[in-house]
Amino acid sequence: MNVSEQLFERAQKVMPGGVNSPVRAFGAVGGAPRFIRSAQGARIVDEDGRTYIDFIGSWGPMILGHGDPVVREAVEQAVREGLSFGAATRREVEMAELICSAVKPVEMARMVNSGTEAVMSALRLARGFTGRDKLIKFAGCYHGHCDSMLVKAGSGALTNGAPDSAGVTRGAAQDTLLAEYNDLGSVETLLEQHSGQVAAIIVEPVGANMGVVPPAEGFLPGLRRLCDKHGALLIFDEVITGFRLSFGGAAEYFGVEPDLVCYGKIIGGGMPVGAYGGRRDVMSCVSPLGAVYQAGTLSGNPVAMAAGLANLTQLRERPEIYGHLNSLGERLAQGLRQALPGCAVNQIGSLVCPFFSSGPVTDYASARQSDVGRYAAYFRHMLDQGIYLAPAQFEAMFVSFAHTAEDIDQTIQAAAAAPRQA
Ligand code: HOZ
Repeated sequence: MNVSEQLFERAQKVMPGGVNSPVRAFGAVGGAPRFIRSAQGARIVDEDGRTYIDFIGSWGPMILGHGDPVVREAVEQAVREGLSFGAATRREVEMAELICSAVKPVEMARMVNSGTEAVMSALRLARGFTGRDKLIKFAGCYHGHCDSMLVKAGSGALTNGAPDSAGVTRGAAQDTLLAEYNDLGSVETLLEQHSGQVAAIIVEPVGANMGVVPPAEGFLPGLRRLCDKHGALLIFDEVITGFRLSFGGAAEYFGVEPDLVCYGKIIGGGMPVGAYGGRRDVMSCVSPLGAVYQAGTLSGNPVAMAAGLANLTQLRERPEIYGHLNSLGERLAQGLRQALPGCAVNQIGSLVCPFFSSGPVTDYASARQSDVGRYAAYFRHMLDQGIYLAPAQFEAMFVSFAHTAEDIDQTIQAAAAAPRQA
């Protein structure tokens, strides 16, 4: 047994599935997960000393690559000054200013500790602001693991065959209405059926937890129009797309203004961070200004703020970063289209996903057509070749600024040698 296998055996005795987040267990692809010891640039190293080109990047936060020296220095400095105060700090102000400067509709922001927490808080705020109960979400979109969002959820919930989680009460789920991604008609029908009751529509502006599914032309502006017409708030879950598609995230990239935006991942630079922000009149309902309660001991943690600030500042000040990310994303997608004939390779910016299905993938139903057995075989082959991909079909490949054209070409070559059958 190698070290990863030994650790997995120990882990399964003391942790559910041997992991702290389901997809990591490799259940969908087989074999023992690789236990990661260290990472630098675009490479991660496992406990057996094997090196891989990493296309997870901690599921997004490591957009600059692992071990970025500016982020590391900022964290080291913050650690020397104190780990946590439970009091207001300068870095929180700077972080909120940066987030508010990124995209127009965000005038105020509140820091939390994860994307899940950001979504949970934004939904409560939307309900508090509108005085309405119902929410519209899209099949295959994943918004973290708060109860009301575990309805036809993507990511690990979909991978593990439990898009509707056990333990979610009928009460918690009954106010969640389900629409089809990229289908405005399905949204309009729900808004009309539940007229005056919908507090918010929440959407991943790019579906990135059912593989990668970009929005169809007109879909996001259509959601904006429908929200305006029916008095509902539009919430963009930019936990993945925020500061990735562009500095202003998907809102800027697609030129659509949501009322509230949820962030995570990149804004923490690898530390556990989330945030929600939006229109001043809406955010003014958050405690202590308003009646919507939300709090957190470690919210705005100084070390996490230092890491996030260092990440975001570089993204803002080095415009070459987005050019590099987007051109490598395209190079990878084009290469994979040739290397994996018969696959549908979706890409937007630095998010890429090959689906093992012949037809286009535009929504939850078409994403689910992918042959997950073939994905698993492809994953295992790539891992053997030293390429670390998401251990599940319904996730994205994340390209980072640390990847080079050579890394991408090596990945494409490895894919070209993948077995054609599961
Ligand atoms: N929810 C993440 C994928 N969309 C997985 C997080 C993790 O396992 O680290």
